[in-house]
Amino acid sequence: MSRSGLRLDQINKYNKEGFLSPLNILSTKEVTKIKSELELIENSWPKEINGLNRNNIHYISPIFDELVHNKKILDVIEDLIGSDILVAGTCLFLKEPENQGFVSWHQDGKYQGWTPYNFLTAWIAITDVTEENGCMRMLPGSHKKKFMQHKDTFDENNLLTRGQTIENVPYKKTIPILLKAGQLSLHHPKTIHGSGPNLSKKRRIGFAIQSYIATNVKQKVGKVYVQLARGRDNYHFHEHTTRPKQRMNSKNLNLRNKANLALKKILYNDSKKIGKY
Ligand SMILES: O=C(O)CCC(=O)C(=O)O
Repeated sequence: MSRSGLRLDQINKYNKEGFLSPLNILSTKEVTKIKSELELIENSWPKEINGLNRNNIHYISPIFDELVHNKKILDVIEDLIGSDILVAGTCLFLKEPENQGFVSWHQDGKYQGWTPYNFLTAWIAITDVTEENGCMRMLPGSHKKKFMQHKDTFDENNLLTRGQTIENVPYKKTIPILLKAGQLSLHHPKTIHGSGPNLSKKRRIGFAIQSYIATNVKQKVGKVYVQLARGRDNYHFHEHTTRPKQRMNSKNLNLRNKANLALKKILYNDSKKIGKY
């Protein structure tokens, strides 16, 4: 199969702005398969993808596992972080219709504990994403500065763990990330971004592979479980896991639960309070 990585101008744009979109990845048929898988899991095991369990569905669903190991996505990621790539987590960002849920301005890398910053978030649209239904917005060039101060708000409508918020972000300078279902958006761990509520009558579904990390990335705060996505892991900084062959089998559920508890420790490290995610 031919390689479907980035052109040089796209790599330059990502390096200059700290994000890149839209990139065509999935066909309509592939999107339908993923959406149906999500709905099947939601209907049959509703507790398994809520709260903390919105994380790491790829451990319990072979269809989501296939998505994180998608060749087209990995070709793109390789052009930005190199050819030795680990999947270190995923998160569903689902916004119900006419819902106040929002994501405050933040930088992903602030609480993830990974260094060096040779990793990124790959966000796949499972539905069309518009300004009306709460698309992400990015502040160009913000990845070149230091981490900003984040204030933990624990706002009940905030979809982030602590409701962590960077104040005084210049909204007019931020760029909306408009996507068709099946398209991909990428952002750097220091890029300031957020998203508003879904004011439309349909769900907005995003699946964030958070993150693809290069094998030389260390975890400074706790422990993270990984899968090899491409290349070789010569460092072995993290515990490698198996890939699921069956949906919701108990061994994989245990693994997902273990990974989510480890993630929770990282994300709430030093926090005075624990939120609902
Ligand atoms: O889905 C959203 O609206 C925000 C997601 C996000 O903040 C992220 O993927 O880093």
